[in-house]
Amino acid sequence: MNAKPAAALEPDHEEILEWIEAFDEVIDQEGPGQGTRLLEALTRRAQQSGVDVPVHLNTPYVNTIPVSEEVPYPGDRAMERRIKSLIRWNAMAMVHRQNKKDPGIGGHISTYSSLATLLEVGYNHFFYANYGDEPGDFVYFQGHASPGVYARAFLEGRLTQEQVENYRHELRDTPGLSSYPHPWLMPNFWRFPTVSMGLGPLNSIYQARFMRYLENRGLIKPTPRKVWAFIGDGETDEPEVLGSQLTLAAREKLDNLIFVVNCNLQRLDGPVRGNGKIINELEAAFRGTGWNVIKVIWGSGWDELLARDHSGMLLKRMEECVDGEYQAFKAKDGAYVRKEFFGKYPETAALVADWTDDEIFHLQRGGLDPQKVYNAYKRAMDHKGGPTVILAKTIKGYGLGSAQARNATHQEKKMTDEALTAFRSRFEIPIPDKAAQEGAPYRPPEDSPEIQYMLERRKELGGFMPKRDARKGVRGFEAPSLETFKESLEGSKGRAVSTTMGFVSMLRNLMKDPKVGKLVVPIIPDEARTFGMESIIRQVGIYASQGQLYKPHDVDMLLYYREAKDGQILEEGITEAGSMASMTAAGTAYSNYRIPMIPFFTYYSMFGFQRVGDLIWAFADARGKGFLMGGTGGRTTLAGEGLQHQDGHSIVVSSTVPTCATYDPAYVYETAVNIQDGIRRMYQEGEDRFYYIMLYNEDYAMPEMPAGCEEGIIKGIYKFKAAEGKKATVQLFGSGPILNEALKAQQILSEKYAVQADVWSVTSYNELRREALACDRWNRLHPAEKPKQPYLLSVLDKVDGPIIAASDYMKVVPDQLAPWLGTRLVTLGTDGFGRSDNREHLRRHFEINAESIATAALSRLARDGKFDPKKAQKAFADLGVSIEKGDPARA
Ligand SMILES: Cc1ncc(C[n+]2csc(CCOP(=O)(O)OP(=O)(O)O)c2C)c(N)n1
Ligand SMILES: [Mg+2]
Repeated sequence: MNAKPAAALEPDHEEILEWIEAFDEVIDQEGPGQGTRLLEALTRRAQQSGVDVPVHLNTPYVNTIPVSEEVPYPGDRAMERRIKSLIRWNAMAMVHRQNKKDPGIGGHISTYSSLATLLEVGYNHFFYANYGDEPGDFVYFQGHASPGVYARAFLEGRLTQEQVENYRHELRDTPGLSSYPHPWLMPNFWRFPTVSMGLGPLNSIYQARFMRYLENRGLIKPTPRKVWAFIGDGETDEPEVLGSQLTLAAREKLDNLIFVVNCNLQRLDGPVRGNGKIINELEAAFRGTGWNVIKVIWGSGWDELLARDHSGMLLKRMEECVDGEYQAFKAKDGAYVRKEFFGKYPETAALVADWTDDEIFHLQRGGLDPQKVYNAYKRAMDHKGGPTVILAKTIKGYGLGSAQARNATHQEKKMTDEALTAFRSRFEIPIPDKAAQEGAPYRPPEDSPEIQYMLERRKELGGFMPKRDARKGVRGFEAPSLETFKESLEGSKGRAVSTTMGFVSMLRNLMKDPKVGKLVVPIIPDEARTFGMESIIRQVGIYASQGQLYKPHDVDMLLYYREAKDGQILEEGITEAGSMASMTAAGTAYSNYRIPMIPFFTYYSMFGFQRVGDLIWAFADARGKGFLMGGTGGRTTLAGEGLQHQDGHSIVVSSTVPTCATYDPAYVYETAVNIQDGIRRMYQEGEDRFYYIMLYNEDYAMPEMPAGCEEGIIKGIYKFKAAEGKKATVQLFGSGPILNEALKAQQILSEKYAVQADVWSVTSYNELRREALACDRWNRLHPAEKPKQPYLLSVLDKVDGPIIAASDYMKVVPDQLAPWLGTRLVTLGTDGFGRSDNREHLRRHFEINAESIATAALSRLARDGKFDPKKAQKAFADLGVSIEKGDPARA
């Protein structure tokens, strides 16, 4: 017990003293359990009597695990220390050497130096690479610590010296190591991209939850697998870390989740909480949300001091110091610590009176003491019923001589010759001065005890880590045929429906498919009703790990709110970020669990790419697969909701993600073709891509799929309705519901102005542009060969006249084709802020209604000398297209 004599704590209050002594007696005689019961009873009593009971979320600023409860370290401490030194050297040297050779190439040495013990204890004793046939533990590494992860893999013989020497030189003959954890760049190595701070912790929580989902649905065997997330203390400032998902982890009782916060007290610029204590702040936040919190603050050297702290003044001093002071204690020296820390009170000064300054300075922090770290991990492993966070106090830049714990240490990339040789000597790396000064990599011989110990430990734990399964496609996976979506291809037989409704029935059918049905993961952030998905809730149920504990009030209705332990839907509540994290867990399950889960994350398109764009970027890096379904799409199709809801730009942003295929279908059969082809390409062929497909809520009759348009739908364009009779002199491009406006414009032009137009459905400007760019590149690189023709131009071969392209998105979307269509292209779109009004008014305002399309065509024909300019001008008045109103782009 760390408790101090009561007299030290409450010297002036006799009554309180008596109570404390009585309490101490209870604990002595009946144990801590009885202490808890007593306190609980007293608290209840106090509350019933109207006494204000203070809430204390902090425990004393000492280790959570008392020395008396520690178990001995199971490994060879000396050997592990030696290995850790080798890794420290190689990690530091990797960054130093590269920056000497290539100034400005970057990298970090101070993050890993603080994290080494926390990772090494895991590597040697906890991180399992597999559980039989099942994959092992998942580790989310602090991105800036990757040199340490590489250094270990180098010592293990998994990375060659050449690879290490090409750290951050990825474009060399022997590709080197990527800066940070990027599965896109090192697909056999990294699983989880973490370096955009905050995303790793968020994704790890939903990973742990998704693991339970797979278990509860019987898709994977339950294992003791853990998700470990290593997090910077500065990183916890990101809202993704301490946001609502902390409560989710506790609510879902995720005892397969362990957070390790590397509390080195510093971030990039300086202290994380110089004037406070980050560990206390995090302890309160995590305890408040129901996590099991384990503080690892002090190394073993302090145990004896605390035991001798009969006055309680050492604990008092520990509690009153702020992090800025703790940082200084490690940036300075033992004499400073003696004076400023111990010297404050005679009682504390006396504790170390016969110690040397060196001994004082070497009092270690808990997160750097394997004994303390091991015990914390073990307790986290044994904890049942909820997630654990380990708050480990460490030292940023540990061992980097004069850079240790300095404010500037994060940016330290190079070391002086003296610092290098000193580091070499301190960590006993057997290389001469010159090699040390060059930052030479050092690996002891294969048969050395160090390498053998490392290999033996990893063998014991099932193999190396990190490791990612990069096999393409999933063996035996067969995509459902287009037949599966027959209903969607046949049209709505005159009934007015929306593409959203069409998609929902497609999803319903897909989930009934005997082969892939169970793999579908519908993900919804509290919008199921918006999208008419009630029938799906009834059909497959909402995932609820504890089952449905209440009788829903609507149980008598056909489409009641059904929750079930094996429910298939992930109804995330109002969190697009959390939903995207679920999407990430599901969309990478094909590799992480070798189960080709097919997520459909359906959401308000306005709150997607612009809100959680960074998560989507990381999803792409992780080679995520699946479907983002952009519901309530279109700045004029989502009526009434106004400026913050009406999306006219998400497909501009989606075009920036290299593996994202964006589609803007007008009709349900187009959506069906995209989904079928997408499942085939992603899961059967193993292509690294995912889909963003717009969904709209406007009801209209869905035509039957015209014969032979599949290729065009997939590539991005096909002729939907040719001009009747004469050859067209103008081409109208439409996408989404605006295709209907183009069709109306075709009619207006023909009937009122005798101008014939062809109408094209453009399902993807993005895909057309990408294909055309690839052709251009090939042509540029092969000037002596017959040029290739972009698909776009091949379909437009032999069609005449200007092209009026209109969509419910910004003009820049069709403008993507300008390099190939040149001045033929006239774009109409929804640049500007939305408004609350109905579709008719919105489309008139943004100048994308049928009349605006028709007048744009006439205007352009007039400029080309193909139509009487006066008649074209008059058409604006005749068709009610204002030429006086302001530009919607600036309105
Ligand atoms: C979203 C995001 N913002 C900013 C950065 C830049 N950045 C890289 S490391 C760092 C400081 C990290 O501090 P901390 O989380 O405490 O980790 P430590 O290196 O101290 O272990 C910052 C701001 C980033 N990587 N991601
Ligand atoms: Mg930090």
